[in-house]
Amino acid sequence: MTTTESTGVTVLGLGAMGSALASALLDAGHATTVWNRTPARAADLAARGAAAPSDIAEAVTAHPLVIACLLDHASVHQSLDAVIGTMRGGTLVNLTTTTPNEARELAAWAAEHGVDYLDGAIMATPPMIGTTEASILYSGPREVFDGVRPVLDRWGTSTYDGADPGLASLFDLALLSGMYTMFAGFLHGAAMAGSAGMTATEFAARATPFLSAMTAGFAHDAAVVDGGDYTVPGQQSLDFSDLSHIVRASEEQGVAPGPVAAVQELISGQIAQGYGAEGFARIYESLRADAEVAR
Ligand code: FVH
Repeated sequence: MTTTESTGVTVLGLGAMGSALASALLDAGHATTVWNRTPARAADLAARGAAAPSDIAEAVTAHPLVIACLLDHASVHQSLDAVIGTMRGGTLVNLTTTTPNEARELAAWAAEHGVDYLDGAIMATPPMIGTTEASILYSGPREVFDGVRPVLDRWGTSTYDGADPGLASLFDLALLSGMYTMFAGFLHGAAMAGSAGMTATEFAARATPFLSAMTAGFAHDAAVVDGGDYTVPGQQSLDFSDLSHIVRASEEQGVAPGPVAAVQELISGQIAQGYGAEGFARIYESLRADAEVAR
């Protein structure tokens, strides 16, 4: 389908994010139909001009472009299984967080019913929607992305990641994996400092500039990983990176060593295989797909 600046859109799911998406469409002048399992959540959007049928069958047939922003993969099926047959010829853009395989399953299921499917992953919070700071990743057929892009761009900066419908989800979750483990590391450090009376706020003031500066190392490690040679000069060796003393210090302070112990386990695994003289980035070999087969 080809959309324009005034294409009508249906939004399913009016939680914090779905409401922000629908609100941005109304702001931009799109005829907007909304539906939520709990109808009361549609009241504010209806007051601003959205159509808000309580029957999902009515909502999904109001416009050929349907956006789903529900809780999870199961809730997409629970909402749409009964009505997907009425959406033939239309387009479903699913912004619900799923795993890559769940996104692929939804793409195949939509295709069985003659519905074009685009998967999306929102790298933003609801207040960011409608600004260029809101990054949204998409994957699925290129022509589907191009056709609905005028609508997608209402929400933020749209990035097309490829034809495999699982890719947007994969890259989203990969970025979140990095973020959550970084935050866990920060909170572990805060607990260590906290064992001596430092507040988490004081620790954050010290950690922020230090950790920000350290992220410059991502590019260096990435070049080593992509080059596949963990012996290139200029790297900190795995032997040098041994974190046993941090694990021990944590335990001495009565602080559970969880995050740093997990990193030490990766380091020890590579050292045990005889790679102690090679660079820290080598722990990638313990993590990557088919790691046990590959190395
Ligand atoms: N909010 C955020 O910052 C993040 C940013 C990154 C992407 N996520 C994903 O977006 C999806 C929706 O998130 P949300 O923040 O809108 O979530 P909630 O406010 O919890 O609303 C959930 C909506 O899902 C409906 N729902 C739940 N279960 C079902 C079901 N079985 N059948 C039909 N609808 C269901 C729920 O309806 P109700 O409880 O009001 O009746 C809400 O509309 C999500 O995938 C995030 O990971 C947001």
